[in-house]
Amino acid sequence: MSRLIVVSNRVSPPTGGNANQGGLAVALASALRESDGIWFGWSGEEVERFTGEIDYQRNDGVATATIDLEPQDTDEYYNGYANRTLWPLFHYRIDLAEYERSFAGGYARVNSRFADTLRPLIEPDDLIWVHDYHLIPLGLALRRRECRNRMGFFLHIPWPPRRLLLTLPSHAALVKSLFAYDVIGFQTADSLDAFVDYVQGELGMFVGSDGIIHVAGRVVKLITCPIGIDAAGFRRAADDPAARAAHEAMLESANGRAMLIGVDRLDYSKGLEERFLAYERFLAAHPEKHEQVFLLQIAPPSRVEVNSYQEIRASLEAVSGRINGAYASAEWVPIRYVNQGYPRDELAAMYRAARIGLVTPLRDGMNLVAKEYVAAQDPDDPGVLILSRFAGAAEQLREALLVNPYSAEDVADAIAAALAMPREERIARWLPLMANVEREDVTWWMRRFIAELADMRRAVA
Ligand code: ADQ
Repeated sequence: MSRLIVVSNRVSPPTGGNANQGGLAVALASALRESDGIWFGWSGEEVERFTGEIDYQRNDGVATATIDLEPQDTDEYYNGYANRTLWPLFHYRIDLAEYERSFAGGYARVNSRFADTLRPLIEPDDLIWVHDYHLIPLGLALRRRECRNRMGFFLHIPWPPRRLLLTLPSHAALVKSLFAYDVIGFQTADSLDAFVDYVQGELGMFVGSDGIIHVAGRVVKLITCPIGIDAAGFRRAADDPAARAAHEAMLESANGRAMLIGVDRLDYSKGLEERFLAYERFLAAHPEKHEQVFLLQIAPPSRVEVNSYQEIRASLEAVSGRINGAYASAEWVPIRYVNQGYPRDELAAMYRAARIGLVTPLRDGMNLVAKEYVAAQDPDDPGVLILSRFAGAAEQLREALLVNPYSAEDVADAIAAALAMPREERIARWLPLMANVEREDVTWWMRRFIAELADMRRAVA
């Protein structure tokens, strides 16, 4: 078995118990342990001058290697090119995308720094698996340093349509840099198709129906490989005593009212304002439901240094305040809006207590909350998942109530339908959803990607 080297912007090693650990960290940790691998990335810390010094740690049998970056790197690479340029562009928000040469320069510099520090750690037979939009050119930077290993790249966010990508200065160089990898993985067929459209239409290259591209004597394979959750772990979390207690407390606080739940990082791609407005539309159209429902929206802030994230926070506070002001009574508040994070078992308990999971991003690579909501449900009395057709998860979770998140009426109708849905129909929809979430879980995703990568041949000298 080859040793696995995982590379991502940030590294989240196991913390002991799995209670607060994301599924990705749990799954990768098991593969890293099995192959005695390394997880390499940025520590999240800054130093005045970059030294390339590597901090090695071992947590729960998982070896991590992290580097510190300079403040200018954080500004230009992380807050700049990753979060102000690529993130909005890849989520179809060219109105928010900022194209600055300094950001592109910082992005290239940090990818070179990753390559310089990682290169000496690589043994000839290692499999290298690079994650996400922060590190697109890392493969090429490693090839330029004589790295002939099998290398794979997985994109966690959507790949944008060709016409949008054309707005990015140096789009061709960015795309061509991906050909340094042997396997390029996308969450959905929709993303893969958009990539193929660009490669064929813009670069004039041929992509076989098997996803194979021949580039300069090498074979590059495109695959779809949708990420899953730690379904078994999540189900266990929903069943453990702490979660049961939290569940009871939640039900008591709901006081017989049907709860709708939303759980999202505070991000404009998640469609939170549109969700609040759709819920308002539902309240306006269904006065008979007042006092009988409430929306719990959990949205911990993220990327607070980027302006558009400060703006969304302010506008959500205004919209939720206005709706509560218009509809609340002495006993009832229609929207409970909280900005904090919760441990996984409490989150599972809240999902289980919710009659409706409201997952309505405007654009999302996958959306793990949709899968977590399904995994946490009581099989005898499951809730209803309302899911945006623009979340990657909609390609798999066909039995959810699929909605257009841009249409307040569409989402409002789905809320009404979900509240009226009889138990038999809820069960009939939930069973296939759960089967999918359990079958294509995070371990399935990881094994599938690694197997594809292991199947490729090492690059010839
Ligand atoms: P994200 O955009 O972060 O991920 P998502 O897939 O929904 O989005 O994952 C969020 C995770 O954070 C979930 O596991 C959720 O439980 C957790 N979380 C959210 N709010 C929380 C809170 N208040 N307390 C505790 N935990 C909370 C990116 C892409 C997605 C893609 C994933 C994985 O944008 O499209 O699905 O990577 O590839």
